[in-house]
Amino acid sequence: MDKKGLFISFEGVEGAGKTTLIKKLVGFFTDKKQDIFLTREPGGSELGKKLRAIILNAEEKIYPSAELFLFLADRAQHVEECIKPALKAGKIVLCDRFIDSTLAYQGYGRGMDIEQLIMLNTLATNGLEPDLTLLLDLPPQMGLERAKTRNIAQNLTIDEGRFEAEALQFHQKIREGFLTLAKQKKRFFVINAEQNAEEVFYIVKQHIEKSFKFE
Ligand code: T5A
Repeated sequence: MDKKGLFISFEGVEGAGKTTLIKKLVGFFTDKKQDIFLTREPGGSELGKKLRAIILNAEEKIYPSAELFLFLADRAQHVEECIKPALKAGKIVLCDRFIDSTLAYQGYGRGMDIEQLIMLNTLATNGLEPDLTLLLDLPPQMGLERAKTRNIAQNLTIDEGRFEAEALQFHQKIREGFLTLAKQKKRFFVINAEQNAEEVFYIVKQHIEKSFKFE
């Protein structure tokens, strides 16, 4: 594929502030007259929306290997149906979670073999990787608290999803997993997400302006 756009993924533990940051970046890129494609995993494609409802339903008994393949099916469809066409059209793709979530959650969290997961990710994406991965890092307890407060404020009846209901230790492994990945790949930029949302946005904006040129 001749890729023309820019692909940015957002990663972090639950409630790290990805959605909040993405909303601010939409304004930033719109001011720069850039075409944006906003998406997320799981659930970016039409098929993915159905898969998301299954995957995140805490009532559904899903074995770890089945969970993995649901995320991979979501990703394979998402890349072909949504991400590749958007990049080909020269858009800036802002994707809430991507390949690194599988490595962090199913790999470091659930204990699946990282090398095998890398191979499966490659199969699902045909080797497509983000140009930039913004990792919002904070203690998982803080992220879970934020997510809980948000859910209460928005009157969401279910305040714990499949992953939010996991023990704190699970989320700690995920945080450490993300930080390990960030040391291995140059495309990562790690931000201290304990800061307020405006500070996080400012740091990210500066990094993007330094790293990429917009006409
Ligand atoms: N998953 C996903 C896998 O296991 N494997 C995979 O391969 C993939 C792709 C997806 C779940 O699936 C797992 C990971 C996830 O558990 P989801 O519903 O999409 O689940 O949930 P998350 O991606 O975790 O998103 P959240 O909505 O929980 O968190 P966000 O988007 O990071 O947080 P956000 O922006 O909504 O912020 C949470 C609250 O905090 C406030 C916000 O206003 C909001 O109320 N906030 C801040 N408060 C103070 N300071 C800041 N800097 C703040 N930033 C935001």
